[in-house]
Amino acid sequence: MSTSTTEHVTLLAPDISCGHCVSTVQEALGKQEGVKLAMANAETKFVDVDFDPTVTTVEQISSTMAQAGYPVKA
Ligand SMILES: [Cu+2]
Repeated sequence: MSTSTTEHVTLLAPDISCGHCVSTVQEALGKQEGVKLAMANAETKFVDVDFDPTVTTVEQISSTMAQAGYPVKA
């Protein structure tokens, strides 16, 4: 059995404005290795991500979002 750790991060992406943005962000993050769950919210502009910190990092998640067109606001 392999041990698996999960970390959670909440990122603010102000450019998320509708359901299409939500699905674009979730799809982009869903393809990223190490991301277990991504939930974007068009009303709050927050993206909740569960990820495996041994596989990916918050920096890589932010980079994926920027590439998808939704840069994270620091
Ligand atoms: Cu949109």
